[in-house]
Amino acid sequence: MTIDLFDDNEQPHMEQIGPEAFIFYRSANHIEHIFTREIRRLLQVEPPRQMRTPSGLPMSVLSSACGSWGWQSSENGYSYTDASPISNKQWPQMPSAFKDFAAQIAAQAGFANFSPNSCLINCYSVGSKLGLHEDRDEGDFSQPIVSLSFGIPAIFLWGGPKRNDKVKRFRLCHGDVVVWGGQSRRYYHGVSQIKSGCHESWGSKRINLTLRYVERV
Ligand code: MD3
Ligand code: FE
Repeated sequence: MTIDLFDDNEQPHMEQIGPEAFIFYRSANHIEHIFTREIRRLLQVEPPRQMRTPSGLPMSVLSSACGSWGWQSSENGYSYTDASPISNKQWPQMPSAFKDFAAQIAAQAGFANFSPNSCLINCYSVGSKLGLHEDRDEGDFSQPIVSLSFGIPAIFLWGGPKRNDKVKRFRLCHGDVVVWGGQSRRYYHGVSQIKSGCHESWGSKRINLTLRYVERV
């Protein structure tokens, strides 16, 4: 019998998935406790809520935010706002651990001086999904986006610059980080329907943070 001694404490590794787009597998695991604590605190201050798409359909993903700007979807379209429409208060400050980690990993992907001012917190349950879309509401596309995944795994769908480009699938697990910018910044992407699972700190949930730089428009 062979016991795989390296399975649980494998070194983080990186995969290039497209032009200027990378997955750093398990790279947030060493600081997962800071992220877990901060995400829980932020979700108590601004509980995740169900938004509607411009066509009026409820999203299956619940969202919250922190930082100077929070992304919104409603019947009026997509936008970034400086206050929560639920509490009418400014979004909670982005924890410095989020900023520092994102800047550091962006630099490893070749993006110097990334300074996010917006963090979208997406909360997935079993059955949640995110249709193919591009992130195009930030006003500045020179900066990358950094995404961190926690909890149960997801299959993320990575397309190309056109909606009908062929899609590749990658499995994102607890602690995985995706960085994409430059040519890939406006590529279509999405998340397949989440399969049931159980994670030791997040139960049957998946949390995804996307750290962005939003230009005031
Ligand atoms: C972008 N979130 O919030 S992040 C979003 O897992 C969003 O919650 C997804 O898309 C999530 O807008 C995906 C990771 C990701 C991966 C590959 C991409 C984003 C990407 C490729 C191109 C552009
Ligand atoms: Fe997106």
